[in-house]
Amino acid sequence: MRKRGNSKEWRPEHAAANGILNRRVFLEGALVAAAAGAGSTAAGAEPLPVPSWMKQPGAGFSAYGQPSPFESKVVRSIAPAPNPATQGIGTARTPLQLLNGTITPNGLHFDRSHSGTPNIDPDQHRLLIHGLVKQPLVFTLEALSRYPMQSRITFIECAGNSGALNTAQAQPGNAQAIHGLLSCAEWTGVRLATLLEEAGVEPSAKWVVAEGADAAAMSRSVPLAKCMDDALVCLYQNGERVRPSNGYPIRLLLPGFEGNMNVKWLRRLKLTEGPVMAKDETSKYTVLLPDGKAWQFVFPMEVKSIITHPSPGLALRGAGFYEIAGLAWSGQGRIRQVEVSADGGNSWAPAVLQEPVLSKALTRFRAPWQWSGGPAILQSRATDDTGRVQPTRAQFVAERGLRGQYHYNAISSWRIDEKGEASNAFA
Ligand SMILES: Nc1nc2c(c(=O)[nH]1)N[C@H]1C(S)=C(S)[C@@H](COP(=O)(O)O)O[C@H]1N2
Ligand SMILES: [Mo]
Repeated sequence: MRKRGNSKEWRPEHAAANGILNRRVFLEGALVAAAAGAGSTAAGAEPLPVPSWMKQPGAGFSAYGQPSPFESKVVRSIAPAPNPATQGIGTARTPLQLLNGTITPNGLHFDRSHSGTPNIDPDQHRLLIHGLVKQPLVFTLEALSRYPMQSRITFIECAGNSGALNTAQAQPGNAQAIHGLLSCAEWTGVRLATLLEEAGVEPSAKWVVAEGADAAAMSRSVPLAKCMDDALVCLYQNGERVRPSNGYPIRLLLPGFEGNMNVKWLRRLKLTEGPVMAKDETSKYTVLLPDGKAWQFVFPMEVKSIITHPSPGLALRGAGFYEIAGLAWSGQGRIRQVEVSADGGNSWAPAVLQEPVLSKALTRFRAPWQWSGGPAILQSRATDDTGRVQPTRAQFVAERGLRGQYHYNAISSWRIDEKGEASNAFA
């Protein structure tokens, strides 16, 4: 490798086996790209040709902007395949491998719905707070809008995300198919604590049952402590009103808690002494263990990370310098560290975390990699600020087995072959 325009030999410092470089090389960004010849081609002195779109005025204005037509493949993937008999039951997954940064555009936020997206008229929608309160309250949207609001950037992850890895043999799938029940947005709304304090919580109340206004009337029991802590009744998602598929006109946001508890189309909050034992906290969203017992009420999503670049579908084009990039998150707090490996977890080096690193939000990590052109197994391992470390697959399977379905957070692997293709692997 050679620094362009300078005959001095440039040697990147290797931080882990199979080409993982010391993250310090990012500080010398131009140097490393030039040294490795990543992407750019040497330009001569001739002027650039004038393209056709510079020879006439461009398109006019649009009332609501859309992505470039050249980005038409950057879309959610719908599973199971659309079927009129079960319309709206299933998932639309975020194309994580085609996005960068940490915020999910609203049209690409994943959608997990149990009974379709209701078409709610906001003027007719009401939120009722009742049960063990001094004064039941009912809110119109207009009334809710008058309360002070807060914004926070928070990920939502379905408890079933990455469940495709609960198999004995690795099955084909890309980041979207395997991990795409994960998104992150700036949510804005009224603190639930404010509304509960106004209703007056009875001392015997310990839980809040949240119910949605969909045909499933999806309900979950939430500990009162969470509701008084950082729960938000959200009206806005990335600055605009919450999208219909994500809970319009209001959704409950329980930062860090499993996706299912973030009740969409929120219509009712009932304060109770105990949990209501709704179907989504008894038959579903419990974690079946190898001994046949099950964990119930597994609330925070565990510390986790995935590599989005490279990943299946994004083939490497020849040996040389690449950035390994991915997402890390924890429902318990902030990401403290992400390490990457190119040799299936035998050696590790720390990645750079993109600032700001926010609690219960997606954190983008990046690490420099010099691909030799030979086989590699790429992994990432996250640690959060409570000290929790993402387990290896072997550790995870030993503790939980492969029947758990939910809360899969083991280290995942992409195998890179000599052609530069990536595939899902167990290592
Ligand atoms: N009312 C209602 N709320 C719901 C659901 C639902 O089907 N109905 N799905 C839940 C599930 S399983 C998840 S993972 C999250 C998904 O949120 P999103 O669709 O906005 O990404 O919403 C939860 N809230
Ligand atoms: Mo979910």
